[in-house]
Amino acid sequence: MTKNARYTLYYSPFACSLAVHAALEKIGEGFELEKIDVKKGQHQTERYLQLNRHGKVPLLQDGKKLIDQGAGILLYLSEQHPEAELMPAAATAEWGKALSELFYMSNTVHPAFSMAFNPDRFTTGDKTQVFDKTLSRLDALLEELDGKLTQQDFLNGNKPYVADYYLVAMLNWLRIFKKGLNPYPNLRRYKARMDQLPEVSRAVSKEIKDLGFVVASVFKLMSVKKRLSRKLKGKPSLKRHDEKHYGLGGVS
Ligand SMILES: N[C@@H](CCC(=O)N[C@@H](CS)C(=O)NCC(=O)O)C(=O)O
Repeated sequence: MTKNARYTLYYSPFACSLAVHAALEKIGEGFELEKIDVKKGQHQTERYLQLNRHGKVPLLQDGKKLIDQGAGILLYLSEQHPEAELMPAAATAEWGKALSELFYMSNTVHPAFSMAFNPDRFTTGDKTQVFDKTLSRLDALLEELDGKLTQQDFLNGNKPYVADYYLVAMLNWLRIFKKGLNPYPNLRRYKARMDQLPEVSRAVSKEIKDLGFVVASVFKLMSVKKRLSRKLKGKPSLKRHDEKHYGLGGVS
């Protein structure tokens, strides 16, 4: 964190705001992080609602400007910092494709997760029915994404853009629903690839500290155990943040 930084990111640990956090890490300019812990209801305080009337993270402050909506923030940052290559060059065919990937994340994939986290917001009846139906919808979406990644390393082809940061933030949530990536081998490899990007790895390392000593230690123990077991099985080792899961609770 840098004093007098241009940007402040209001985020909740391991929420969708992780995508913006990774983008800021890639930009490499100093930024400040302001924790608004959704699990503790800090997004509903009067003080925060004055900044963001929607009561959601992420929220980006740039001087006097306040920008909400993850996809909007990611596009804003990509325009402000073209050198960071958060998106392909504007108005090219590749850019159009990257826009489509980004809006697919924010308009289709993220709402499916939100419904699984908060089924009560979508029915006055049986929450379990909504939850179960949403989980099968998530399965279908993951299967589709897995198919897409058969022939390419990232959503847009061979280079990661902001939609990839968005997706990797959401893939962290699967463990909350006791779902792993084993049925989706391409997505599983993609997640490992994404977690190794320096900007993702840095953002994750900072947010892990927010989870507190106990969770961070459990995580550390688990990754050591995993690395050891890969070694014993003669499999090549993965980097520190691969195939992890966090004690996140409801983050969306
Ligand atoms: N449309 C918003 C949705 C953001 C969103 O749902 N954020 C979640 C965290 S991943 C949140 O703040 N949830 C709190 C709540 O819905 O009460 C965006 O794209 O930024």
